[in-house]
Amino acid sequence: MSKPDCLLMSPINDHLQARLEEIVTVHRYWEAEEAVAMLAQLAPTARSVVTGGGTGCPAEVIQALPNLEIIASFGVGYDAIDVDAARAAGVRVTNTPDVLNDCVAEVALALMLGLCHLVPQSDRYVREGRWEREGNMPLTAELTGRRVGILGLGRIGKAIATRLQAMKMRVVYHGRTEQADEPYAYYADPEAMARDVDWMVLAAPGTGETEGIVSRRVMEALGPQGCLVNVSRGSLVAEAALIELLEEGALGGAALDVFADEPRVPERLRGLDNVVLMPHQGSASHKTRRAMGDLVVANLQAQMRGDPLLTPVV
Ligand code: NAP
Ligand code: 8YV
Repeated sequence: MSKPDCLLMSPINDHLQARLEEIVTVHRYWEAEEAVAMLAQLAPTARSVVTGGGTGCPAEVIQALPNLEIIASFGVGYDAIDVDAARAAGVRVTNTPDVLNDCVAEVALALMLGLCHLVPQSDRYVREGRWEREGNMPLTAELTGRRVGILGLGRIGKAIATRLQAMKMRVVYHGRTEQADEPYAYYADPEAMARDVDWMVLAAPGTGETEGIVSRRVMEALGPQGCLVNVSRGSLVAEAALIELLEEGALGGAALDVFADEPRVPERLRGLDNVVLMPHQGSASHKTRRAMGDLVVANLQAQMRGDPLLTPVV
């Protein structure tokens, strides 16, 4: 029996590729010579779209596929999917929450330790033979005993908070609502939190509401000794102001896994020494990417069988 057609929006790992091919016929959208023609060809038969968190799915694709039932996204953040268009078309949307919490939290910690202890700079120092020529590196700060504010104390934010407590840091948080059962102090205002902490870690989703939430004022409140860590979305941060403040020393440092216009990272940011940069690797371990792929497939299979979806967004 022929397998149902699935539109794949962007490249995926071998594990997910193999698992998908067991249950659907995969059509690679990014390889289409004529995207419109591929959509027209698949219009009568495509029942699923599989996509990545960065690629998402625009309204044009949803509207071009009248038999579409589900968009299964490989990632927890679904800001790049036109969720309103999906809802209007009666199309379900799923994501991959929870299975990536530990990996993203580890990456947040790696970024913080890297920035604080000058790990990338130290690595370069040794490789360039400067230790032998120039002697020891300058002394560094420590995370121990410092205050950290988490903007977005959700699944990932909580996994980060647990690890930062183990680093003997004092954890506080900002979100839209206070979480009475959490042991951390709550700030209703991100700027007030920034004023009171040494580190600010972003773990909230990219939405209209969070766009630019880390404004120039918030970063100025964080101050010359303060450090910003972003493992959520580049859209949360006023990136031009971030670069200016880092250049002027009005913000102490930044450790960033995500950027406003990925994979493009501003030259001026790349030239700074008080930053640690990663290419959106938060969930990029073998174990986590495999678990994310399995959850994508489990959601597709549930939809195909008429079972309840495992992790629905819409
Ligand atoms: P989650 O469980 O939904 O947590 C999000 C948190 O953000 C919630 O605590 C929420 O609290 C807060 N929040 C939402 N809107 C807010 C607003 N307007 N202002 C302030 N706080 C707000 O999500 P998650 O699973 O932890 O994932 C968080 C995000 O991490 C994802 O959406 C994705 O963008 C990003 N991510 C990045 C990577 C990476 O590779 N770097 C990997 C995975 C995920 P309230 O509802 O109380 O406001
Ligand atoms: C992925 C992410 O790198 O889950 C998310 O929201 O940003 C990351 O896990 C991305 O979705 C890859 O498709």
